[in-house]
Amino acid sequence: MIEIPEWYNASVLLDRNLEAGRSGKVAIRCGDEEVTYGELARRVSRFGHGLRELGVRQEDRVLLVLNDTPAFPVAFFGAMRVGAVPIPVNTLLKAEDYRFFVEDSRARVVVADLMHLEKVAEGLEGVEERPLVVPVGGGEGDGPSFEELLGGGEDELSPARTHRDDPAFWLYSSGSTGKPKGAVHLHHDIIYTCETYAREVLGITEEDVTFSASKLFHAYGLGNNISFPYWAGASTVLYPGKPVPQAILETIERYRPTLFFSVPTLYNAILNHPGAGEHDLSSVRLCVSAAEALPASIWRRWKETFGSVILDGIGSTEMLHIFISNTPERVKPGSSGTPVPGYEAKLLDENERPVERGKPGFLYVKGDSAAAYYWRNHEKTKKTMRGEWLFAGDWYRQDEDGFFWYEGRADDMIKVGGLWVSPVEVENTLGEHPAVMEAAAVGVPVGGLTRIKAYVVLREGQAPSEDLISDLQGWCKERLKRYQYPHLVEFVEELPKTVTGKIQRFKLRQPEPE
Ligand code: 3SK
Repeated sequence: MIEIPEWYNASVLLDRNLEAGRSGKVAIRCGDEEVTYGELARRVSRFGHGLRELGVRQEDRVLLVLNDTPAFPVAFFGAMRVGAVPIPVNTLLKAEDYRFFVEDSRARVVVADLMHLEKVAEGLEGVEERPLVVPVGGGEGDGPSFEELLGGGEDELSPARTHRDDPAFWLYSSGSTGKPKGAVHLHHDIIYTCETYAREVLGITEEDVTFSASKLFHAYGLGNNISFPYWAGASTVLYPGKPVPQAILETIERYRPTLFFSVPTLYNAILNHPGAGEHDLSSVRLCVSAAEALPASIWRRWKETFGSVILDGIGSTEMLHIFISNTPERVKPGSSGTPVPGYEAKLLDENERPVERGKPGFLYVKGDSAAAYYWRNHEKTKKTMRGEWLFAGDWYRQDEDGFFWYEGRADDMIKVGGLWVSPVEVENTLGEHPAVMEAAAVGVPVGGLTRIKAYVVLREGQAPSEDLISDLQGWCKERLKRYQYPHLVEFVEELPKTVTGKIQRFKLRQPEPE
């Protein structure tokens, strides 16, 4: 690990490229636009000056409601450059969510794309400490637009004197229930993920071209398509649209990325997309999956179809990026891999005692990219950030070779007849059935007892029937322990999911009818 200077501003990630003579190198490709490192640094400086003119000072929060276009890194680094704290948020939310973010964070400025302005304006109605809205790509704000700010200012701006342990940016962690929590990340966090996962696992170099189907507002996308490529002097492809299979396949063919990042649901959807295998994905040297455990069946089908390996890993908004991963040298399909160099992981029982190897336990992780705390949430901070260790909220088991196997969110585990059942095991087994596209398993109360219920999405051409239910139950009984089969099966059109494709099992659990 490099020694991070005491006075350090994370925006200097960009300066590295100018010092290395990469000013003329293309940093970003987005549609027909190409932005060089030199141009990116200029825009960041101009935006930083603009923010200062708007009255933004060190530690003021700047909310970003931005799609994946060059405006995103400009606003993100521009805010950090002046010591302000950017907060990228999900662009797919409702007006009341933006109101919550503004009130919770007391943001001074909101930078929003034209298509999100209406929702933002609605969310701001009646807010007491109203922030200034800076529109991007047109529309009315409260003063100069993003483009006007870039039109003025100077091409150079020294980074604000921030400490490596000062707040640099926040990311809201959605969690499965309740209000989102603002995870406060420090200036040293980004570089830590670059020096660990990006260097040690991906082996990223300036020759690489990254493309992330997961959006920049999410910690996963932020690392994949901003921190990692800029740290290495690589190039990145930004795609602002909806990440549907056809668009993703065409984007890969057009820009020929070498590193492709996605989530299990999308890998599965691409594999099921008609004619997917005819697309040329040969530029990709490594695929990465996170957000949800990647079933071994998808890993195998992807390898057979496209010839490339998917590295599955687990990360979190709180740890900023992936801390347990498979590596190009050591892969066990279906597992999350082993701790990334620079991170440690352990499994403890409910009394915080180590569990025996092979037995499931709660995952704790240690590493220097961990968020310092949750904003305005002391109780949740105490439960999650436990000294040097962070309680991940996941239930895992470690095999004899040290590989970690996901068993489910701690809250999603099902206790049937006194025995713990991992929903993931049931779902993966159902997912191997030829009629099943995907499934989610939850515990539901039946006559005072907990029963396993599976929600099943069928493949195209398959029809729901009582016979199919019996067949699926028999399939699980043959492959799992007897008490793990789904007692109830319901066929559904789709499963409720987060933006990164995590199944929201809490939405499927229902109270027993009166
Ligand atoms: O969910 C994950 O696995 C993840 C990975 C990288 C960064 C952030 C997250 C939440």
